[in-house]
Amino acid sequence: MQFVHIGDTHLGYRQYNLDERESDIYNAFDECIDKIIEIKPDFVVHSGDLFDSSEPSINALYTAIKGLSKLKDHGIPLYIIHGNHDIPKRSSKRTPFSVLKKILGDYLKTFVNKKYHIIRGEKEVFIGGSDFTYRSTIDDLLKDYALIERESRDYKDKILLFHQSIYSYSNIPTYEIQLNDLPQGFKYYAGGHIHQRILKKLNDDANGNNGSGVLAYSGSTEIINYDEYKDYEKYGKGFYLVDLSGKDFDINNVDKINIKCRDFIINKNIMDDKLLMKLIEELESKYKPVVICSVVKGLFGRLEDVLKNRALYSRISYIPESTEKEIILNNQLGDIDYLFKEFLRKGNYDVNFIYGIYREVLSEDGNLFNYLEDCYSKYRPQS
Ligand SMILES: [Mn+2]
Repeated sequence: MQFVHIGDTHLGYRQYNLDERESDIYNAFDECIDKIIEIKPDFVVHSGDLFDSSEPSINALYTAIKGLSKLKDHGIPLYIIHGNHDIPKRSSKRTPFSVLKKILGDYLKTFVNKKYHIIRGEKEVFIGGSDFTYRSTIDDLLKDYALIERESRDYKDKILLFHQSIYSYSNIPTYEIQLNDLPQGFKYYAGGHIHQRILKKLNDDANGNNGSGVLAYSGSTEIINYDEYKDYEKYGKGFYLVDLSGKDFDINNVDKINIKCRDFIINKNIMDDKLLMKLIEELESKYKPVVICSVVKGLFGRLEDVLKNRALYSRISYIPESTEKEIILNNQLGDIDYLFKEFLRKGNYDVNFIYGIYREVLSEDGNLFNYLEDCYSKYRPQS
């Protein structure tokens, strides 16, 4: 018995407002669907952010319906939770999943009314799940988790679907829960929200629970924020294929299935001819990449010419002469984030809080307001 774990497909996302980037997102999804059909798993779980918006465009909706109907036609059911991007801003609005439900019927299972489903096949599998929850209402989520833990007690094969950031498991500064807030004793924790791929064997807790559990974030299926590119180069993107057939289950029963994403060239500082030549070389090795780099004024024109037909999109910033030396120094010292944190630490600032603001402001899909609201609700004295 095997299943596919996918998430953060963000259908409809349109990076840099480009048609090509919107298509890239759909192509990544289509490629995943085709690969899933080739594999023919018993079922698929999607850990949220199917759509980029809770009011998806027709193109996004069409892609979802087309892909998920294919799964249905091949007899593969889908279990899905709402990510923060799938949830409407007002409770009076229907979620986009309600449209999918009309089309897919029993082949689509959500976790809105019922927090778990039982699959009866070669094995009995318990799937628990809860939609994304902000930290300000986290007690509701913990109640769901308590119920899921209780109801799952008699099952051996259990999977949990969640769309949350777990403290210390992400480079997102905000987090909603700690690892031990999750219901205990599950074989596979299928996470969404963090776009990097994470696969970790969980250690036994004091009660001997969780020993064979695996914590998994399947990651996004395309580059949603350019800072995910490094992770893509290192670990790839796509989905996980999980095999529950054997008697024992561990991390080796999880396979990474990879797809091809848009190429990026990021964070290059073009200081001289040699570095420009190196960039050209990298450009030749990639197909129409997105290029984000900085350049000294003297080379700006040449760089622009080089990028004209070779890059899909570029964002070039100047390196002011006064900071050239600084950049060289930073490159030698390593991470600029590290330097910033050191600076905060030395000034006795609240490092996590201020670094969090810095991240939200700089990242493309950052949400400073939500971040501050979350921080506020955390620090507010309990009444
Ligand atoms: Mn997401």
